Amino acid sequence: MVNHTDTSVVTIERFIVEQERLYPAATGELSGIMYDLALASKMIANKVRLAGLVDILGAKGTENVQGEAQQKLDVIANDIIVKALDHGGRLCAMASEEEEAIIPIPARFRRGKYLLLFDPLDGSSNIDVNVPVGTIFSVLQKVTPGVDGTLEDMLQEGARQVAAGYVIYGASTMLVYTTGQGVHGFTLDPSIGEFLLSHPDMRIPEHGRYLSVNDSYEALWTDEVRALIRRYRGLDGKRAAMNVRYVGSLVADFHRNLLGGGLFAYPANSKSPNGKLRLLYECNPLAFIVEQAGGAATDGSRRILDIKPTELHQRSPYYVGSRADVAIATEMLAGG
Ligand code: AHM
Ligand code: MG
Repeated sequence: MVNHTDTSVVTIERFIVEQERLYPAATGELSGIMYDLALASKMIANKVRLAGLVDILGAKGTENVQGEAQQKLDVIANDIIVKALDHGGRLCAMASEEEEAIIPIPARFRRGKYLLLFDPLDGSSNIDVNVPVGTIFSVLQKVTPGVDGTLEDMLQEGARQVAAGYVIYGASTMLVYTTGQGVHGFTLDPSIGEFLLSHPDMRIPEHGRYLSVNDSYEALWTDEVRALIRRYRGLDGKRAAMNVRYVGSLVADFHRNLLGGGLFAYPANSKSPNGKLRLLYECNPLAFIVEQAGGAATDGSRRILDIKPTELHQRSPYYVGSRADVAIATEMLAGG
């Protein structure tokens, strides 16, 4: 990692350039994707900030003053990302949690060797109550011949991601990402419109303080999952109780636990046998980040990053966070 102790202000652009210099073989394409994503997130942050004014500026489903139909914010965020990234010549396809099929790169643009998978606005049901929401992204490299990205390219194990990150639109907007060289966080300074390095080389504590799980599903869990969550809550007397914190917005829950340590769980339940979260857009990118920060992620029996996806919108049970806490899940759910 580049040593930045000699200076106090490092923009994301400068950081990306300096990281790239560490790899003489780098073509700059991945850096270009990161710049474009930083730009897209600033645009989304702007829209999210105005969300509470939707009733004043025009409700969704109605027309605004220019006569344009109002769109839901997650659709707007989706379009912002697609438009910011489709013409750079670095991607050969995209996939979004918001869209059923692969998003091709229009024929008039050059195709590159990377694929971008993203959840444009995770937790968007929280927007109406002013709770933080986020964008999550994952970058893979093309493995099939031909210029366009295919389903086979998308269905690679998470361990093959070349970059992953998230943006949290909270009290401040933060972009956190990894390219496999540690995890670095940047906070948006809205007065100058720049992401500034605020959290270099983030590490998740070995043990955590926080437990994030929606236990209203308790009646639908297996006995093993119920016993596991009781363990985390200190109810079986075998460990100290963790503090329960559940925002219900994955990026916000994950971000808090990354900084303070802890575990986020979205177990399978009898109504959702694979849980709720999507492997490619949510579980994999955050698993790459957490591992780079010293943590772990499992579906209960397998390391998330080792799962070979079979479908674009595949779901997976998810336990992610501090290494020692995730190890308890692996131990108690093994064979379950
Ligand atoms: P979404 O992608 O439709 O926004 O759903 C994902 C969200 C996550 O942010 C959050 O962790 C989870 O759904 C909460 O689900 P639940 O309300 O079942 O606890
Ligand atoms: Mg989501």
